Amino acid sequence: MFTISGSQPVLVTKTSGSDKITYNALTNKLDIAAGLPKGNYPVTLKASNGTLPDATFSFTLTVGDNMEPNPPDPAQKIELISGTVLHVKGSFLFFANGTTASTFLAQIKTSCVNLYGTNGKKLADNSLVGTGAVLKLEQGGTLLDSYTVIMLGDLDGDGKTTAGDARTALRISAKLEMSADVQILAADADDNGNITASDARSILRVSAKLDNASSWLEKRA
Ligand SMILES: [Ca+2]
Ligand SMILES: [Ca+2]
Repeated sequence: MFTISGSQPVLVTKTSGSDKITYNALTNKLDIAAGLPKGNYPVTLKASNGTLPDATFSFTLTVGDNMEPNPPDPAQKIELISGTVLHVKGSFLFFANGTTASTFLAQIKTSCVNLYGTNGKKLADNSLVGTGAVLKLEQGGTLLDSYTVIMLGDLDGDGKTTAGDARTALRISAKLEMSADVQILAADADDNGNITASDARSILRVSAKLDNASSWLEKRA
């Protein structure tokens, strides 16, 4: 930070330093071109308003290597085992068939992951994982990332696909019930973005073991 003072208008120009560092008169800030290697860069600015003497200001600009031009894709922050039944899409983790917390966590290579239920409490190893559960990547009490779990066919979050879930989907399709975003993701068997009677029928077939929701996952691959 520096202050430009004197009778206006004051024209600031850069008189020495790397040509990748330029003075932007519109923002009154230095612009630094991408790809400038880290190091110390002496810079001199000159301020003039037509009346001599001009003011000059020299300083050293330090460019560090902790500037991250492309933040890592959040979806890449957890690593899944090969042949996993989990499917990551953005900040959501999809899966198809009833599974316990310990089986679920065994699909994830990354350490420091914990599963929380919709009530915000950590799931016990033998609890079923349902829609709305949250997988958190935590290290030393710091939350690094989190994913919302979507069990296809499970709208009430109990970790099972039942006729009750199909009924809820049907009521949502008939606009008799409001849907939460996670319910749309869980109930949208044909992945067309909304819940219809056809999705409710697919859920009913899964609940009656006539079909398997893992085929819905393939549409999301
Ligand atoms: Ca359910
Ligand atoms: Ca649908």
